[in-house]
Amino acid sequence: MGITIIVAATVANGIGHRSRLPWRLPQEMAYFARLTSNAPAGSMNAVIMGRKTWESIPGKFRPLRGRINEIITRDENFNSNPDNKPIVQTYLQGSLQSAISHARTPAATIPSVHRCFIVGGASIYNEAMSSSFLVDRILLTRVLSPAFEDCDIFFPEFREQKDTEGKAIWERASNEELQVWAGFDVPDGVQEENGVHYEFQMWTRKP
Ligand code: FOL
Repeated sequence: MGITIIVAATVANGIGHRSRLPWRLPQEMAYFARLTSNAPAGSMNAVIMGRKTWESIPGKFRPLRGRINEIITRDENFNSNPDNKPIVQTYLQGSLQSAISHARTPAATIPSVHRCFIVGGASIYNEAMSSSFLVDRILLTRVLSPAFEDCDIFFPEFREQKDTEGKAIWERASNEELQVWAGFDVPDGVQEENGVHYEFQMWTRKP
């Protein structure tokens, strides 16, 4: 099973400001929810995230429902459930590698895992993008304008990554390929919401 990154980033790769998303884009968020949730009957997807990303998700949406939530923290006593909600399918992991292994390991206690998404934040994205061949797909929502220049958290510049022959490693797929992979209609071209322009993109690692 390959690993997919899902991220929304500006042209300058900005993804956050003061530990929050820099924009409010309900349709884009709905796309995130649908894409990460969509799995065949009897299976579920896993979402892997760092502790700060977990804390940035509004309490009422946490854990991300219908998905196995893997939270990465070095704090063994981290309380992911301060409100004592009945909490399901949430696991604490000490590293990205153990989060991935756990999500991939069939177990009686978790339904079979269909797809594995890394949902951030910057330090988890960076670690994942710098281990070669770990990530084979990037679902990028490119925020084209405005520039959101006050971003203080960034996604790594993956388009510059080259193989040993100097050829680009990452290739942009077509909207049709994105729709086939997503399993639902994904609008093509520039979208506009709250005055923000963005585009749904899919990038795959060359074999
Ligand atoms: N990828 C994309 N494309 N857009 C994002 O906004 C995004 N955000 C994160 C990671 N990858 C992303 C991390 N931040 C929620 C909140 C913040 C967040 C991720 C998810 C969240 O509350 N999600 C709910 C949807 C709630 C709603 O419908 O408003 C969920 O069920 O997924």
